[in-house]
Amino acid sequence: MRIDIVTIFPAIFDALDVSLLGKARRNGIIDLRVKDLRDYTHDRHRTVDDTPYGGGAGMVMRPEPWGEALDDVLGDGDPLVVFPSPAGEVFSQRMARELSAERHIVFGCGRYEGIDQRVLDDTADRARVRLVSLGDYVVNGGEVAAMAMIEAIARLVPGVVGNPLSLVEESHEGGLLEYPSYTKPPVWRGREVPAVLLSGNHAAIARWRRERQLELTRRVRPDLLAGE
Ligand code: JQB
Repeated sequence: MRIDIVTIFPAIFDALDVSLLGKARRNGIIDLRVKDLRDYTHDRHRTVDDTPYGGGAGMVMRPEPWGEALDDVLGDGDPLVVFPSPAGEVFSQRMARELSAERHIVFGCGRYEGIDQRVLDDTADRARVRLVSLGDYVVNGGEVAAMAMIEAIARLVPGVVGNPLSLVEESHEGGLLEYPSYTKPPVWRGREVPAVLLSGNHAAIARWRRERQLELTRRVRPDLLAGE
């Protein structure tokens, strides 16, 4: 999978060099390229923003550098362009699954009060465009949202996570929260590991874990049980 990111803060994405995703990049499974939007400006101050037409607080990202950056990264292979936005459809495990089947995703990370609307309209004339929100709260730009989405998507690409079974067992894929996990020692600060996990009775362990999942989900996230 190829992933391009357009941003005025490329250093934020240095964190994607580490861990499983870093390994997947070195192995060539994920081809991730970070582009500095300011490299597509032509003035001495590398300006990317300006005051909003119609007035109001804050600044808006000018369309010209965005046009040139997207011209550079879109290519001719039917990419999906994702603009992280508080006004987008809410990201989910289902969407991560869907996007993990894409060949090429471009993330356009806005800042300030957002990007001139004509950039989104122009891009939609040339590519598939989705506005996606990380959740119902406000952050200062698209970068942190793109990072979370990239990690959720890339780990579902075959070969990125070593043991594919660990993807099946975890939260949200099964529609339930995860059961609690324990490791050695068997007693720590007077707290014992539940005896059933040391019993060797695999049917009883599976039953106990399923009960913990259901009980936890009913208590913390009853909306997940209401059925999607
Ligand atoms: C600028 C962003 C998010 C991208 C996601 C999420 O645009 C704005 N509007 C109101 C307040 C603040 C901003 C700042 N901003 C580009 C941009 C915010 C994404 C964003 C997001 N995805 N919250 N905020 N879940």
